[in-house]
Amino acid sequence: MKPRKLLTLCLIVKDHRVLLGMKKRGFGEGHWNGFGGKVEPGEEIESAAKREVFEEAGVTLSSAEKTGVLNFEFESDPEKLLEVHVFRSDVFTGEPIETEEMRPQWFAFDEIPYDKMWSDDAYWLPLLLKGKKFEGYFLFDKPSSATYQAKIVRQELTVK
Ligand code: 6OG
Repeated sequence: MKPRKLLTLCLIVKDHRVLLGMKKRGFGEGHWNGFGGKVEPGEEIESAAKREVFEEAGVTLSSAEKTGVLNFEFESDPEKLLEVHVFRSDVFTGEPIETEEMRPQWFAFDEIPYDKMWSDDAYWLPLLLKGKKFEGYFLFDKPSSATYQAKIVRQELTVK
C-alpha cells in the first residue's frame, strides 16, 4: 500500500469572512490557502491543525471542528498520496500576523480568489462555508509540485 502523507488544513471563519494565507514558500507557493501542514508522528490530528495555525498565522484556536477529509493523488507522481484533514474554526484569540511562511488576509465569501487557489478548493470550500461536512478525492494530471497548473482528471466529493 502507498504511504499516505497526513496533513491538516484549517479555515478560520468570522463575520462572513474567511482567513486565507498567501503561501510564501514551499509546497503551494504563490497560492492562497487555509493554514496547515504535516502531522508529526504521535501527534493528534486536531492538535497538529491548531499548532500549524499558530505557527503560520499567530492565531490560537480554542476549538476546531473537523469538516472533512480530502485525498489527493497525482497521475505523474503515483507514489504520492496526500490525506488532508480539513478543519473549520470560528473561535480563536489573537490577530493574524504575517509569518515567514504565510501572509494572512480576510476575504468576504463572495470575494474568495479561487483562481489563485488549488483548483479543488472551488468544489469543497463552499460546502465548508455553508457548515457542511464532506469527503473528497481528487486526481491531478501533473505532479504535486505543479498542482496550480494541473487539471483535475477525476474527482469524487460526497456531502455527509
Ligand atoms: P506543507 O507541506 O507546506 O503543507 N494542501 C492542499 N490544499 C489544497 N487546498 N489542495 C491541495 O491539492 C493540497 N495539497 C496540500 C495541506 C501543505 C499544506 O497544503 C495543503 C497543508 O495545509 C493538492 O507543510
